[in-house]
Formats: sequence, structure tokens, C-alpha cells
Amino acid sequence: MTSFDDLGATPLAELAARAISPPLVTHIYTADPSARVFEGKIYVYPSHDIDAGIAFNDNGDHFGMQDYHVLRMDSPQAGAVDCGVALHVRDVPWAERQMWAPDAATRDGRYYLYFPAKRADGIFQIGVAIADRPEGPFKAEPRPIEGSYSIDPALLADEDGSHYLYFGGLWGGQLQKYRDNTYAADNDEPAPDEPALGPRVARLGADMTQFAEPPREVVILDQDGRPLRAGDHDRRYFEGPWMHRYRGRYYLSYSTGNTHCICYAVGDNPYGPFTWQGVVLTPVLGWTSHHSIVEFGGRWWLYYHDAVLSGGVTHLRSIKVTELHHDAQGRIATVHPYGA
Ligand code: FUB
Repeated sequence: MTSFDDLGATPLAELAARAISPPLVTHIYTADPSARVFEGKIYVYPSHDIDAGIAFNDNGDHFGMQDYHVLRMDSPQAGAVDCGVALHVRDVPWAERQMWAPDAATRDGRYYLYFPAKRADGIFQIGVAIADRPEGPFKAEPRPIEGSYSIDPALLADEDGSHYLYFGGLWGGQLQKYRDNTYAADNDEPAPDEPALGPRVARLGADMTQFAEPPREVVILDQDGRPLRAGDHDRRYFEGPWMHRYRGRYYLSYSTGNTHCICYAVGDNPYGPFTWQGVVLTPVLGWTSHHSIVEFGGRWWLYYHDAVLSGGVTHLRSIKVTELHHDAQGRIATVHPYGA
């Protein structure tokens, strides 16, 4: 595996040549791809990266995104069509800035876009916007989802018709400020030998715009059944949750943040616990890694991003896709974005 540090030291032209997949689009920068199958096509809901002219800082304020474009693909191997602006922050009554990683779901012929953004007081919440078409345009609800917080919403449409919303991200995503769903400015990450913070999950109500229950914390266990520790940066949850079902089991995959991998853990129900299994994607160029996993045409696909197209600018990323393989035991084969 090419480490994060090695990537930074590798000439860009070499990385571009070794990259296993090209960007899906090059006319805009895109990141955090949530790929969904609607109406027999793939719709990708990415962040729309821009240079907002904001200085780099540890809160990620330089990720100053303002709108969403939805991309449509006839298949993962086909070209991506930019369906245009689906939602702009100026049309979200409660939000001021930083339209970060979104996801989408459908129910009863309507489409729901879930997105995080900062309120005027600098606190992230998650909102929902509704459309009649997968590509929008989406109309935002006047208020964020009550009881939501932090970033990176991801949906699970379960077999019984229930929808679950997973969310949460550390550091700039503010997850470390919450305990038992309550914010305190002086909350921080647990000590290294304490259980790590997990993503949160809540079942949605039938109208898809509110939680039907208070969010619960998801626990990720090691192979001995112990919760991963906060100091276990190679495996602990950081941001970017995603859920897919494979052969009746629930696969939670996520970014490890400052160790730059996508990992996965497996459980038997949407709430977990989940047991850590391995690495889905080794580091990409750029600080962040964020992905989705989708089945299409009887095969599995990993959507992800890197910053090769922008020359390594960490907030100017491009989304990509490659095939993902599960072995006979259901284990995921690690993807090396620049070759093994
Ligand atoms: O794109 C902004 C943030 O960067 C996302 O919300 C995170 O998952 C990371 O990719």
C-alpha cells in the first residue's frame, strides 16, 4: 500500500499515470460521492468543491462549498452527466455556509436530499430537501432535522421499508462536542485508552423529514469484542459513514480521517454493534477520503475521490469509481487507488 506520506512525495504525473480510475467529470471539482440507483440509473450526490478563498484551518473552513450538482450515469462504466445545480445554500433558510457531503433517498415517488451545513452560529446540522426527480431541483425544508448534528449524512433503506440516517464526523465535523446527543463546547475526543466515539444512527419517520427516535451511538468492536479505542487511529471511526447490505449482513464503512483509509465493520442489524474487518481503500492524494458502495448490474462499485486533478489541493477533489469485490466469505478486497 502507498502510505499517505509516500503519496505526498510522489511526483503528480506518476500518480496520475498510476491512478486506477479517471475523474468522472473534470469541468467542476466534486467530492464525497454518494451513489444511488434510482429509475435504473446511477445518480451520484457529491459535494461541489470550490475555492472559496478561505484560509486553511483545522476546522476545515476552506471547504467552503455553496451548492450541489447531481451527476447521472447509465452505468458505472458510462460517462457522467452533470444535471446542474440541485440546491444552493442561499435557498436553505436555516443554513449559512459549508454545504458538505450529502446523500439521497426515495420514498413513494419523491426524492430526499440530506445535507449538512453550518448555521450562522457556526454549528453544523443536517437538513433535508425534497424533489419530484432524482436530480432535483430540491426544495429545502425551512428548518434542519430536529435533534440532528455534525456532518456526513448517509441513508440505509432497509428491507422492511425503514430508512435509517447515519451521521457524524470528528474535528471540523464537531462530533467530539456531543455526548448523549447534547452539545458542550468543552467536550473533546476521549482519552486514547477510552472507547472511541462512533457515528450516530436514527430511524427516520414515514415523512422522511424527521427522526422517529433519538439518535443512538454506533459501536465498532475489535475481533475480541472490545470497543475500538479512541487512540486506535488506524481503525477508529472518523467521518463519512456508509452502509450496504451483503448476503443479509450490514456493512458499515467509513473514513479513519487522520490515517486516511476507508475501513469496514460488519454487523447483523442497522444499529450494530459492528465488528471491524479490514481496509476498503488505502490513502488517496488529499487529506480526506470519502466513499460510497453500490450494487449495479449484479456487481459492486466503490465511488471515492482524490485530489490528483487539482495537483493535490485538498479541498479541490474529483470523484472516481472502480469495481469492488467481496470474496466467498464476504470479505472486501482492498482497493489500492494507485496500484498495489
Ligand atoms: O467535503 C467536506 C468534508 O470532507 C466531508 O463532509 C468529509 O467527509 C470530508 O470528505
